[in-house]
Amino acid sequence: MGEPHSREREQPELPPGQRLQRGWPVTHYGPVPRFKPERWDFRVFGATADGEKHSWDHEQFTALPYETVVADLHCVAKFSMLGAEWGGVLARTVLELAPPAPDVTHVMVWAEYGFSSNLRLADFTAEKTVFATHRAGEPLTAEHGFPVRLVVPHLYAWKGPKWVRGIEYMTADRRGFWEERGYHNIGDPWREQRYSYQEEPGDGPEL
Ligand SMILES: Nc1nc2c(c(=O)[nH]1)N[C@H]1C(S)=C(S)[C@@H](COP(=O)(O)O)O[C@H]1N2
Ligand SMILES: [Mo]
Repeated sequence: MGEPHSREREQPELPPGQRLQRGWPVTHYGPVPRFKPERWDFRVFGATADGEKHSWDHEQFTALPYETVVADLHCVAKFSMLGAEWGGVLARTVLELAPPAPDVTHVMVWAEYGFSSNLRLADFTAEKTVFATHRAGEPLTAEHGFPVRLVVPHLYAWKGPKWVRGIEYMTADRRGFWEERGYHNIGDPWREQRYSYQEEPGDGPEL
């Protein structure tokens, strides 16, 4: 008897054009925000099912169901970090607790200083999409997004804002911060969707 035929194992670990990065560099645009617990909240707004805004303060957010996910991070600058264990609140959990209206198709994830990234609803609800508070069992450091960052393992890492403050349910697609500035609207690393000039009709709103 041979090994079970696994499609997983035949896939290369690294998406095309990526190289393995040892360690965990810090990559972002702009300054690292200071966390002020008494002023922090996580908001859900836009096209919610009940038409209301929802929000959790820090204590409430950290009391939401905690799960861990093993996932890779692929930076569009061509380095990848493999197999990190992220802990936090699954995006699916947020969606169940504060559901979107039936006609919602996209989610804008908002972070400190107005940083944002747009996701298709299916990318947001993917199994491993997680609002991480921990990595390898330790709380995130400020540089890596404390108190909460999004990780969307199957997309380039800019789709995962650090210092997340909320999500907006949208009934049509709109570009986020990097998606307006030359990066691909979808950002699938396995298809090397790096830049907006590679977009095909239907991949994103007009620039
Ligand atoms: N708020 C915010 N989040 C961000 C970014 C950013 O500029 N601002 N950069 C993204 C990019 S391009 C990458 S590669 C990852 C890097 O995460 P790390 O610094 O924890 O390695 O964060 C992402 N999240
Ligand atoms: Mo990146």
